[in-house]
Amino acid sequence: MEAGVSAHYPAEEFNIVKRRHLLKRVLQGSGGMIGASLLASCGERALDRLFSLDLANPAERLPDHLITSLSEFYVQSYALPANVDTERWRLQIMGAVEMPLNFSYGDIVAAPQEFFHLTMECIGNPTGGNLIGNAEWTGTPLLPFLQQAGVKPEAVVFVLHGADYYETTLPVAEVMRSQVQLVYQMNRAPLTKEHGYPVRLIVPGYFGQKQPKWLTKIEAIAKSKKGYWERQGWSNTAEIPIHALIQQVEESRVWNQRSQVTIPKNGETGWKNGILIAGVAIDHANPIQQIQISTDEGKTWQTAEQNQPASPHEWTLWRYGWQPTQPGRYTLLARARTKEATQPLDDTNSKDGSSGALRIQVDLAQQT
Ligand SMILES: Nc1nc2c(c(=O)[nH]1)N[C@H]1C(S)=C(S)[C@@H](COP(=O)(O)O)O[C@H]1N2
Ligand SMILES: [Mo]
Repeated sequence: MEAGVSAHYPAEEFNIVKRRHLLKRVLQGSGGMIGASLLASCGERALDRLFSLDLANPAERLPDHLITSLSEFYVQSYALPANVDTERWRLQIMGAVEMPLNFSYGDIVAAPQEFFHLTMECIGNPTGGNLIGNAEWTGTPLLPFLQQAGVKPEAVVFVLHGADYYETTLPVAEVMRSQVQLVYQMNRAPLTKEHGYPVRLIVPGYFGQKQPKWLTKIEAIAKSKKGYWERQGWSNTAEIPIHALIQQVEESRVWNQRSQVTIPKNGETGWKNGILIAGVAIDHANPIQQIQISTDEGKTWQTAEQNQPASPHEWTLWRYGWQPTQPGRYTLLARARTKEATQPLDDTNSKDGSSGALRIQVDLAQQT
């Protein structure tokens, strides 16, 4: 399949009337890690920014970045957030290393600064759920710090420790990539207490559980080990699978498989002017090449318009203008493709993260 955007925004006169209060928002169901966690707060409206865009106007370009504000960004912590005194805080690199080292906050902010966009998602986010957000992060590559300590050849995994006694593990080679960052700002402001002040690690391509907050210790060990969530059966690989999320049908916010929306036919709020379907998509490592939408439960597929983020670790935004002609019940699906993979329609193991397609039922009312 060729790369690039194949914009499918039909009807030249595609003209959607604002239907702000028409459709009920369907609240998100619980999804394992959400229920298990003490302090998960699902920012009520993580994707409000998507709705604030003038998506219904085909002349309006999809933006390059859709940033989730701090007040909308989900927080997932298994215990109380740690209180860290930055003066006394140290990052320790220890275990199977030539020379155990300690770094201060000053050492980290003095190192070359990098800015990058990355979407964080919890593995417990149900298909279409709200435990996902996109931020611009500020940090510095971890690799030079590890190289100073000298990781011994027998090291196979790093145990990443948080001040709240959280731990998670990753293979040495994954953590020693140049993209892995010691992060101290989120959307250009110091990390908040909830998001891991003063420093967290960001390892692109992985679910949130591999992004330890309140980072205190990076320990190289010679045999593999599982972290806190992984010991409870959540995927230890925790690679983000290819998936597209439908976040909006018209102006409703649609969160899960039980979602059902009814759209009348006539008047200002009717469907005869077309229905806007929009959302985001992301993959472990490859750029999203195509988003496909089906309005007949997967029999036929149309290509949505999408943006092209510079990094594959930032969500791709997409929209599709659907022009139905008949009243009735429709099942909408969205799926993403990269050069290597097409999103499966059904979920396999939800403890590996939801990758199945969200099915949204839409009832288009008869003419009265
Ligand atoms: N120290 C520590 N780091 C942690 C966690 C935690 O409980 N403690 N939760 C993890 C999980 S499960 C997720 S999804 C992300 C959420 O990051 P956020 O709260 O900044 O959105 O943090 C991860 N890092
Ligand atoms: Mo998570």
